Amino acid sequence: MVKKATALANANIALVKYWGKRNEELILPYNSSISMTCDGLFTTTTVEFSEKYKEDIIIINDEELKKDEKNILSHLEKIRKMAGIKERVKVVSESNFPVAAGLASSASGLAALTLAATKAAGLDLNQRELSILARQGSGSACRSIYGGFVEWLKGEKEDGSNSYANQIVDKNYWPEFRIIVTILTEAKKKISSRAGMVQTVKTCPFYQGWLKTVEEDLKIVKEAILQKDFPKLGAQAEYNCLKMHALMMTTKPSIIYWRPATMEVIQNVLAWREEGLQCYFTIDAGPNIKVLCLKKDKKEINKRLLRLEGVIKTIIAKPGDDAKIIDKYLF
Ligand code: 2P0
Repeated sequence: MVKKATALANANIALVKYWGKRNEELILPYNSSISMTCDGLFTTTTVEFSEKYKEDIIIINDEELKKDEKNILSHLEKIRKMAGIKERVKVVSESNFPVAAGLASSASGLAALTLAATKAAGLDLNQRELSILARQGSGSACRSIYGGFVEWLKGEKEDGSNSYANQIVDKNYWPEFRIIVTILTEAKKKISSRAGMVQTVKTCPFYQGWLKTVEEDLKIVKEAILQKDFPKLGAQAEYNCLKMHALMMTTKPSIIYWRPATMEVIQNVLAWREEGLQCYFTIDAGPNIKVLCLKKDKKEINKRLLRLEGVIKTIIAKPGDDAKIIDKYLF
């Protein structure tokens, strides 16, 4: 039997952020988070286990695996053990969006890898099991198993068995929702999320304040999604993002991802909102910025964003689908 499969998983953007792990080995977060899975921003991954491979070959966006992607190899090893197979593996993975877009390419990447590799290995996991496994590759990947709006429940158990994602609503519930990914630089960031969050938990004096208040953010954002209340969602997501960046900035040594162009977009989004245009921003672990809006305003907001100094390009995303197996091989 051929042990080969291809999966496609969309990227996701957090509206309530994940920042800080209570268990680094199993990737268990201190707080729950909420995201939107983004249609059209995806990673496609083909995995084959076979005796014809003498060693593991991993090719990501046309480049052979580098040392810093060791977690991919250990993730595959975990899946081999679960399936009780010994064959070496070949993986080819491609993302259709710039890695520097600050779109957590690790989210769509590890979600696609988990789905393709388990399928190729002959395991037939359900979405919850996939989410738990993807989480152990990269935290945010557990959210990309599902489409629409998704919550990653932090869970309390030591073994991580209740730390997984759940779909809040599917992609058809609020089809007018848009996120305009605004790219300001293609440069690779200096501090990874993984290293940054460890440092924040260790040194930031405000981390307990984050944990105390994030429950309220989760409650409000979830309600806003269910009510399709855009200003309520936007305001709380923006506030949550600013709290996360306040943590980053007050970490030792400080983590400041913003560039002048980031502030340029922030100030303009605030000014446009004063004028009555409905838009809010969110920023992840990098300088690029995402503008939340509704379909009716996307053209106007996109036009204004593209006029700003420092904006290279934009990608407009609507709610996307679950990760899925597709009928196409990349090799
Ligand atoms: C998020 N980020 O919720 C937050 C906001 C970045 C800022 O999830 O160490 O790549 O693999 O679990 O998932 C990025 O963190 O980190 C992230 P690991 P991951 O989207």
